[in-house]
Amino acid sequence: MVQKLDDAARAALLNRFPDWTHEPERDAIVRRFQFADFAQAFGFMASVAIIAEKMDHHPEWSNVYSRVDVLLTTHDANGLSERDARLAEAIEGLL
Ligand code: H2B
Repeated sequence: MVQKLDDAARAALLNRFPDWTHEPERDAIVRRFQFADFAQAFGFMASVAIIAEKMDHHPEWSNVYSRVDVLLTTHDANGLSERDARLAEAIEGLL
């Protein structure tokens, strides 16, 4: 079982990544990425997929043409964990 972030750690995460929003129903963070076109959006998804597979931590996401909606949470913790912080950091690093 993975440890859920405590309130202070959750607040620190949101503070660190201001473009991400907390979704309390899921205890998740979400962000919408808008690209110029589908090729850019899908390229981003391919890069994230490689990182996610390496981390063994995977986003919930959807894509419509040039837009990608990403939700991060840890299923094994039933909420946010340090794994989401690490994946968010890696995604931010791609931009
Ligand atoms: N991704 C996410 N977002 N949460 C998890 O709890 C999770 C995962 N668990 N990817 C991993 C895979 C687990 O199912 C495997 C067996 O390690």
